[in-house]
Amino acid sequence: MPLSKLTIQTISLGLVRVQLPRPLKVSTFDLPGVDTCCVTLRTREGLSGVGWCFAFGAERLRALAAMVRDQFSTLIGKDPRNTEENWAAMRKSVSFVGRDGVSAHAIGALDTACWDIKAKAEGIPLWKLLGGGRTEIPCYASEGFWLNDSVEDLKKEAARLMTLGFAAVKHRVGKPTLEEDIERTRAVREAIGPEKKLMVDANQGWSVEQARAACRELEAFNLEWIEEPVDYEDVRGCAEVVAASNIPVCQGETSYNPRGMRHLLVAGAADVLMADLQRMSGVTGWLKAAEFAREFGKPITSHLFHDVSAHLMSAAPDSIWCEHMPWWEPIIKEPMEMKSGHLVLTEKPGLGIEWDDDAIQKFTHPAGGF
Ligand code: SMN
Ligand code: MG
Repeated sequence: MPLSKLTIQTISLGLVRVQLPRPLKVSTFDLPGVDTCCVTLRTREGLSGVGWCFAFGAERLRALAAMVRDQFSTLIGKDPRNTEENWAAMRKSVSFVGRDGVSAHAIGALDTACWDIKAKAEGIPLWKLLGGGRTEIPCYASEGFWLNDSVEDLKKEAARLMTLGFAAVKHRVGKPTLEEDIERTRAVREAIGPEKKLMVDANQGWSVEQARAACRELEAFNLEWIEEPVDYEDVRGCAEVVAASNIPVCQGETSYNPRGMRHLLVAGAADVLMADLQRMSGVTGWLKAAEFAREFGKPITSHLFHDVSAHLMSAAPDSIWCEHMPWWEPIIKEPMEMKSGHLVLTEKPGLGIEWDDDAIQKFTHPAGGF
């Protein structure tokens, strides 16, 4: 029998630094470790749901946690299943400080936890609640190639990822010279062979001119897409790159909220739209972004958070390539399985995610004092 009333009662937060195998680098920032605010919402009736948001840096993690606590005060006493209404209430409440940035990340974690509860209340997985059908979601390996890796490292990593069964991989570009990017892209392409899909990610490291030149030179490597060629706010510049490039341009991971996605689509600044769960302010916003992509006839792809995004991709008919980034596996009990390059969705209710409390304890952020 459906539960007539659910009431959000408590929240608990785990503030952790998930270790990376080594410090990582992209063209515009460093990744020392993944500073994550793990959220658990509980209802008076005994249901719980999880979500999380992250940044790089202790003070930023503090800011995220403060905003999550702030927005919990908007949700307390509410029915978590009223996702649309709760999402709107949280967004309304942060309008003074802005709905992008930290606010979006915090709302995203809470909204995701509400969706988890909503599906659990029905006893079904989130992908089913959303009307999804596919249970094997094609994914690409994103964890492997970073700008501080040597060409030799790239070749070794490519070989390792091929043994894991990935059909597609992404490597980072935006080195000081285009020649280096070409050499590195050639090395990865040769190591994975001509059949596998290859994406490159510039992380906003180029000017429009540099991006146009890179697109010309990298065309030879049969790329699936070129990601974030220019600064995310330079929407017009990105549209110029789209118009000039024979390689599809994937844009969106740093844009905020469904409006940000719509802005890119209207400007013609994305061949493939990449929506990030926390920057979409959670599941509610991600689904709206998917609708916009559909309206403009563009495929949508996810950014990070594959443990949640795979559910959303199942329900979005025009979705392609879920990004596989196993950063949070050390703090999740029974992480989602990856089989022959596909993420496998199960019948577990909700997101099917349970925090590993011992791991969360172990990884408690070294900065302390939260
Ligand atoms: C990325 C995402 C998050 C941190 C560093 C790099 C990258 C990606 O842009 O798309 O995976
Ligand atoms: Mg990217």
